[in-house]
Amino acid sequence: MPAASLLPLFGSAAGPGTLGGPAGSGAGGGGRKAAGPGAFRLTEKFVLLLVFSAFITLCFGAIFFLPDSSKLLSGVFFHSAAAGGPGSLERIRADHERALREAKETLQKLPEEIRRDIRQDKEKLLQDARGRKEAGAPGLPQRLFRQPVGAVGQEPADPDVRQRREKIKEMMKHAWDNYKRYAWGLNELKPISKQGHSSNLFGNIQGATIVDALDTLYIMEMKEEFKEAKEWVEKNLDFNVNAEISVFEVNIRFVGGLLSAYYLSGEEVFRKKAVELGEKLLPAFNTPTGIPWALLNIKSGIGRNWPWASGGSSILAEFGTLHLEFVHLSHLSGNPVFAEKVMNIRKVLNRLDKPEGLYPNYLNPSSGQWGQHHVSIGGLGDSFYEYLLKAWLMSDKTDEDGKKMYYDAVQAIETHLIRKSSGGLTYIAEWKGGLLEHKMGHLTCFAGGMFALGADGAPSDKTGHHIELGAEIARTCHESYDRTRMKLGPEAFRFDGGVEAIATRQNEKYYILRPEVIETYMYMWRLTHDPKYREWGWEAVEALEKHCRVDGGYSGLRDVYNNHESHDDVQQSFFLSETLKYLYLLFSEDDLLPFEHWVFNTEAHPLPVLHKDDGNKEENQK
Ligand code: DMJ
Repeated sequence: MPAASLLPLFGSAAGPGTLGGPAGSGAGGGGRKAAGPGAFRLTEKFVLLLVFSAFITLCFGAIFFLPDSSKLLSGVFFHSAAAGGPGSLERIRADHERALREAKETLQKLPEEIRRDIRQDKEKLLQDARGRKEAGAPGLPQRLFRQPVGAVGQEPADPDVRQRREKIKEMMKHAWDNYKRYAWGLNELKPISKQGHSSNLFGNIQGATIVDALDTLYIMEMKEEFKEAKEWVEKNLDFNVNAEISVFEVNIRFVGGLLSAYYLSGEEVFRKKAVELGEKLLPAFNTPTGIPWALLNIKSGIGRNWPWASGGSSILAEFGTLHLEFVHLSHLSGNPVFAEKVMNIRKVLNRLDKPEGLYPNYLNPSSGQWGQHHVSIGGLGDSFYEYLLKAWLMSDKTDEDGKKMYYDAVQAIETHLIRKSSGGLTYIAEWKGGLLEHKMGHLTCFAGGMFALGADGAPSDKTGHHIELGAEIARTCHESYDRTRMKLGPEAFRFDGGVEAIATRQNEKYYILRPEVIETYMYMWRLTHDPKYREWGWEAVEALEKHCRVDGGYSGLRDVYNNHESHDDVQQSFFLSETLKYLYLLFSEDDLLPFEHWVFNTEAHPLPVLHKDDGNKEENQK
C-alpha cells in the first residue's frame, strides 16, 4: 500500500490539536515546552505536521524493507488466530524465557557434557534421516513383493559341474574381498596398486562395483556379502551430487543393478533408489526431439553430447539402451513418464529413413537427422539391437513394434554386414557410408547369444538359421581367443591383410575382462546344451586365473599376444556383474534365472518378464 494514502488516516485519528500534547509534556524539547503547544502559529503547526507525517511515512515504509516483511506484517497488522492470536505474545515470551533458561543451563555444564549433548543431537538427526529413508520414497505406491520364478536354482546334479561352479564362486569372492579391502565405496578397484579407481562415467556417484555386483552376490548365495552391500546402499548411495554422468552407463549399471537387486530380494531400498535415480535421469530427455543427451549433470539437469560424436549427435547404443530399465521404472513407480520417454525414442526412429534398412550410430537430438553413416553391431550400436529383442521378450511377446524392428534390423545386418572369411569363419563387419571394414570388436561377440535368443520368434523358416548364426559367431569369437597366446580375446580382430580373427593393430590387442564371448557361450549352452560351450567357458576360466588373477583381485591385460602379462591395473565393475555371472550361469542348471521368466539387461542384470496374465498388460503397451 503506498504510504501517501495512509496520511489522512493519521491526520484524522490524532488531529492537529493533539499533536503537541504528548510532545510538549514529555519528549519534546527546550523552548517549545516553555512556549506551550497552544502558542504555535499556523505555519509552525503546518511545518510540524509535515515533519511528523514524513517521519510516520518513513517508519511505515521501512516495515516493507525489513527481512521477511510479510511475516512481520501479518504479525503486526493482521492479527488472526492463525498468526498466533491474542496468545501469541505470551507464547513468544515463553519461548524466549525457555531459550534463556537453556542457555544458562548449558553454560553451567562441563565441556565434556556439552560435547556429549552435541554427539547425541547429531545421532538423533541421523536416526531421523534414516527413519525417513526407510519409510520409502514419498509418492511410491505400496507394492506387494512376489519373488519371480527362478531367483534361486538347484545345485548342479553333475559333481564336476558343481565343482567348476564352486570355483567361479571363489573367483567372485576373490574379486569382491579385494574390492572391499582396498576400494570399498569407490567405483572400481586397481588390483595391482591396491587402491580405488574412478572413471568419469559416473561423475562423483560412488559404489559402481557394489551396485553392479549385488545380483551376482545374491544368485551365488553370498549372503553376508549381499547384506553388507545392501547396508552400504542404504547408508551411502547418494544421487544428490553435482555430477556430470553418462546416462547410458549409469542406467545400465546403477538403475539396472538396483532393479535386479529389488526383484531378487524384495528389499524396498533398491526400488526406492532405482526410482530416485531414474527421476534424476529424466532431464536428459529435454531435447527438441526427446532423443536424450549422452551426458547429464544430475544436479543442474543440463545435458550435452560427447564432443567427438558426429556433429553433436547422440549415440544409438546409448539412447537405445534405456528401454528395459525405464519400462520397469514405470512398473515399479506407477509413473508412466519413464516408459513414455523410451517409447518416444522408438517413434522418432520409426519416422526416419534408414540407409539400406540399417541404423547409423549417430543421431542428432536437435534436428532429428542421422549423423555420420557408420553402422556397427559392436561399440556404438550393439545393445540397441539387443534391447529391441529383449523389449519384446520382456513384454511377454506383446511388444510387436520392438519385435518388427528387431527382425527387420537383423535382416539388413545379414544382407550388408555379415560375411564369411576364406577360412570359413562367419563375422560381422562394420559399415561406413557403404564401405565395409572387415573388423569385428570383442563387443560384437554378444551378437551370437542375441541371434540364438531371438531364433524362437524369427519368421518360421528362419528359426534354425538364427540358431546357426549364433553358433557361427560363437565359433569365430572362440577362435579370436584361441589364436592368442593368453587364450583371452583382443578388443578387436580383423579379417583382412591375410589374417583371420587376429588383432593386427597394437591398440586393439588388449583385454579388459569383458564378458561378451562368455555371454554368448552361456546363451548357446542354454539353447543347445552342446557341451563344447561349457568347455570353451572353462578355457576362459583357466586363462583368467592364469593371466588376470593377481593378489589384489583381477586385472585386464594390455596385450593378449604377449608372452608376459602387462596388467592394466583395473578390475572393471562389469567383471563382477557380467563375466563372473555368465560363467556361473553356464555351470548352473537352467532353472536359475530361466529365460521364460527373466531377461538380462546389457550389464547382465536380470529383469523379470512382465507376464500379461499377471496384470501387466498396460506396462507392456505403454
Ligand atoms: C558393459 O558395460 C555392457 O555389456 C555394455 O553393453 C558394453 N560394454 C560393457 C562390457 O564390455
